[in-house]
Amino acid sequence: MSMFCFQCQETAGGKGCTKSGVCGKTPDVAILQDLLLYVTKGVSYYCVIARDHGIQNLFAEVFTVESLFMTLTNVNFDRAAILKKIREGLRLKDSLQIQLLNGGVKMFNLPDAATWTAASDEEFESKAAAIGVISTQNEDIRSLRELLTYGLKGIAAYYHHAFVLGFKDPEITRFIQKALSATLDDTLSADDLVGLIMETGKYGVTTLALLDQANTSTYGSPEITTVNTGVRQNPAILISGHDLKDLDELLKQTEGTGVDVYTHGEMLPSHYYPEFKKYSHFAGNYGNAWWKQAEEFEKFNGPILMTTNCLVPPKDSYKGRLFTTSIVGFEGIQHIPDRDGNKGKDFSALIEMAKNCPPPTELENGSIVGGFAHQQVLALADKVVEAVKTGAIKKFVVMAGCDGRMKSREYYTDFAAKLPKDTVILTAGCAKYRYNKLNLGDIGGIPRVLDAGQCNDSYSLAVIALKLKEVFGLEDINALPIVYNIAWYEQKAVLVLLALLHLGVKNIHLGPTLPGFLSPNVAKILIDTFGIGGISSVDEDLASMLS
Ligand code: FSO
Ligand code: SF4
Repeated sequence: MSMFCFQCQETAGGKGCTKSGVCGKTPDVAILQDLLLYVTKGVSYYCVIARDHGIQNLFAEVFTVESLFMTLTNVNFDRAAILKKIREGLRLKDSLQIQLLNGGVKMFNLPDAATWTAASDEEFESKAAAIGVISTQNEDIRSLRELLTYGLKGIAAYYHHAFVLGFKDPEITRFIQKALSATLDDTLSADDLVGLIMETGKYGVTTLALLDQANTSTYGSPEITTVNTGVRQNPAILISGHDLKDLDELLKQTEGTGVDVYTHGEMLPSHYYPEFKKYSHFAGNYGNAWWKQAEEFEKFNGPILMTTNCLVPPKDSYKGRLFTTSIVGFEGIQHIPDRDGNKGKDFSALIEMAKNCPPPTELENGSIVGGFAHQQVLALADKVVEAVKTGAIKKFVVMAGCDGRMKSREYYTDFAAKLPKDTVILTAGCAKYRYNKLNLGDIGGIPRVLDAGQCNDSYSLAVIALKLKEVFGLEDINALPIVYNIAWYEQKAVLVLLALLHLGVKNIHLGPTLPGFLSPNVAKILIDTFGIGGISSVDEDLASMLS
């Protein structure tokens, strides 16, 4: 069985995973994910027509968001879960078709993604093999379609987090479905697709703003916080991924049980929220970025809850202590079912298991300071503006994005360490783990690493930039003393990049390698239009970015 996937930065040889995923995705799962995407495009096609006739199908909207999120890198490796979702999509297509026909809507020349169905699961694999990424022959159209699709996956992931907290915007799902269904249209030109890609950036900003509103109105505005990286002597549960509502329910259910809760990876910034800080058993952050989980989960000793990406295929040593929930899945790993109406998730299995586990083995014993989301930084605005005016701060360097396994990512540690003392790093996402324990000091009380939060909080960095633009009375965001040296890994980072382009940011450096899904011509468009560039050596980049 062959597969083809090039959606993330670690794609094999920088070109594409064809035998199995570097992420651990097996070929059978990879092609079923392709098929799920294909079915989702078909569902979206009907939804676009339905909307034109005043018909809205909320189930199909939720399905679209969940399916896109499921196919994001490191989210779902579970064949059974993907098959179930494909079947759900086929049923939805049937019901949408009936809904439209009953509404008197006549449909002609429907694409195969809309009409295709299967009498049994056996037909899935042969279909899946025929509709993957490389079924689009023209490499530029393929590149643009995939760039668009990955941006939409990013929107879906961020929207899912807002949606879970009860924040919805039908315009976002309308756009996702319109753009997904456009990837089926062979009459669209490269320019049409570029237009949709730019619109994806616009909706990316809308979605990130909605998520920011969802998080801050539910859990309060992040505050400057010192997070402990050592361990206590109680049994504990480790929570990873990005989902704040899961954490909320876990903290409530563990309160008074004698079981502590620690964060891992991208859950670190949850310590900055007032609503979570109040729990005395919310003990600290354990470990580093996602890719170190195998080693760190092993040493944690207690149960681990994976709420979203990035999941790595688990080792036998902790498999029995690992739980997935929501969109995440892995064959043979216990899955905590979704909420039933207003009833929260039931984490009692983790709590009972924790009580019989030894406390975590200490990995380190220090602290990390964070919580510099936009409200907090804007509260310091006078101080920051003064520091820029007096020259105490010469440049801000946005080093947001993702971390990953590649050795070449040591570049980001070296780059941060070598930055002159009059520069401040603005960060969000797990990229921060490359330099957030370096102790880079402060400038007149302003820390030199300002962590706005998760990759989900990248919106904060845009708000800060726009505020500085306003304060300094500038016309162009690029006239600010801000440079962008962003590390990417998966599709949420693709969306953040498109959102920055939509805001007019130019000359972004993207590393550690440029996406393998960019054809030479599409890469040229990005370079010529937006000045996007890769990275070279630390010294060369420091010289060019700080000049
Ligand atoms: Fe990291 Fe993974 Fe948050 Fe990503 S944990 S890499 S951009 O999925 O989501 O920053
Ligand atoms: Fe390869 Fe990345 Fe796709 Fe996994 S997600 S199969 S590593 S390109």
